[in-house]
Amino acid sequence: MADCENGTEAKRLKTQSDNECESEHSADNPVSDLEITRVLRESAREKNIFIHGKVKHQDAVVILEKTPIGQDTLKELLKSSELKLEMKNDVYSTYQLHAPAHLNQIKTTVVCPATEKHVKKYLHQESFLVEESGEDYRNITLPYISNQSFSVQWVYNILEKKAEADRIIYEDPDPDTGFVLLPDFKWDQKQLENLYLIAIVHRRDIKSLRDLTSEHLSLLRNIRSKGEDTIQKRYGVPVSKLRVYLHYQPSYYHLHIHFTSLDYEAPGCGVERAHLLSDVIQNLQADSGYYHDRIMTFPLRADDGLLLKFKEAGKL
Ligand code: M7G
Repeated sequence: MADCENGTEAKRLKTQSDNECESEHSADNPVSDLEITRVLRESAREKNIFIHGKVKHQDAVVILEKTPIGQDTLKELLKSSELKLEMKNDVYSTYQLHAPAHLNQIKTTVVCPATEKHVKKYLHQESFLVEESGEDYRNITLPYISNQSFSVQWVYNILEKKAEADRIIYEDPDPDTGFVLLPDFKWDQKQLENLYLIAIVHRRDIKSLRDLTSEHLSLLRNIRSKGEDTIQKRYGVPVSKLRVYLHYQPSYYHLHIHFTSLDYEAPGCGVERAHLLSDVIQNLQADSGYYHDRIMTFPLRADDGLLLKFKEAGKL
């Protein structure tokens, strides 16, 4: 995804040029110009909606998500809101609570200009499990991702401090074992329940889990210990409350590690996609070629071009 949110993310987009979605007016409010084409996905349970539309003739994806109610604002919320009775029956009553604007925000993520791949990423789709051998990776997946994967420009912008520099919470600048730790843009940083940070490595030659060997153990151990230590100090969240993992397949082929709260069922944290960093470290300790050779199983969506490639190769 190449989304942005509010002021901070608008700043990030300003580092890119030729972006029609960011006229002087829309840089402040890119959604006011959105002409809705269709709703890609919505969930009453998750309280979010994914919209495909156009901003000044450019494709855009806008994600609106109601944010959780923070414990620290509860007192103010209850005190300063207006309450409208809906119904009363015996000991039961329901109300509409009209909260003051600053306690009633909607996290808004904008991807603009959005590619067809972005639109597909957010469209609800059936998915299928694929088994990929090391050979399949080199013959099918690697050629496909070399041409078709999402741009990692946003990652380079972070590493080069051209975007989100003020959001970085820790950096180890070592070119081999160093990384940058910052909030994932899925996290609004308002509450710890859905804490979500990503560690992005400085090295640019590691696409994914598949490229990892024992040569990278010091990098991985460094990320684990300094990442966990920083999160403990900064947010008071202990190691025992963190889920630290890599995705396979990732959306972005530049190595990064996800740090989420154990209590948060983040999208993509299921067994078919998430690989715990501690397991990865142990597997590489036992066998340097573990991820080079082993069969990796992962889900692909029905409209994913990679699925078609596996079908064409008779692997499905
Ligand atoms: P992934 O496993 O490659 O793909 O993770 P996924 O998006 O399918 O999970 C990339 C992670 O980077 C995700 O958790 C994204 O939410 C996050 N992310 C993506 N973009 C474009 C940005 C960004 O511009 N800034 C930040 N801070 N996080 C991003």
